[in-house]
Amino acid sequence: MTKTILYDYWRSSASYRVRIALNLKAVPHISVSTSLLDGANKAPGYVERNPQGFVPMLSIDGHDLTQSLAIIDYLDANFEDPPMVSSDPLQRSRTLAQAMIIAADIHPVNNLRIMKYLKEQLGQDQDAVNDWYRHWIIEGFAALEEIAPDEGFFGGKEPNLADVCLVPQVYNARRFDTDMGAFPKLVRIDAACNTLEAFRRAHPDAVKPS
Ligand SMILES: N[C@@H](CCC(=O)N[C@@H](CS)C(=O)NCC(=O)O)C(=O)O
Repeated sequence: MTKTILYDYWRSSASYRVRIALNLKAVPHISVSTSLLDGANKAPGYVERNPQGFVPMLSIDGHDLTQSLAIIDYLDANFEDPPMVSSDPLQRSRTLAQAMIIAADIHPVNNLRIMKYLKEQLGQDQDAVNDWYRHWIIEGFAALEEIAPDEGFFGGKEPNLADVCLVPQVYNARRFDTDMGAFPKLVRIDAACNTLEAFRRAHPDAVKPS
């Protein structure tokens, strides 16, 4: 059997999602740090396997899988416990919508390459870029707060895909000094997730190369 290898970067929130899912499902794997700062994600050997040049990439069962949500979907199909989405179609749709507020609407406009483009091509200074970053988080989190549960996780008694997406995005929000005061439910869910070992072991500080 081939080794399962996660190509990730400690500060990458898309990688952080996959680290959490691998931990929750207790999938044996090793991690290979792929530094975005050093451009390891753009090295020919990497881009040949993942033409987008993004992390994460999961090498599993002889396949190179990309896109964090697609990777988690594969894990969910092959390591069912705990499920990341409900088998009930309505619940599944709700969870995917919550996850996609983050993964499809907040995160893509705040990616490293977008920030670089704002600075290098559009001549924006760091303050303007930071404002941009916070703006899209606040807009997305405002909607997510409206539909967040009053107790428990997004997944109810156990975390699900929406929780897996939330925690890395809250980490990013705090990293960029976003005021979380308007999002008490998201703050509570994030704190509840971070009491769990699977989330703690996936935290950027826990995987940062020394
Ligand atoms: N939609 C992708 C996004 C992956 C992604 O944006 N990864 C970032 C790190 S969080 C990256 O590799 N960025 C490299 C760059 O922007 O050049 C996913 O969910 O996996």
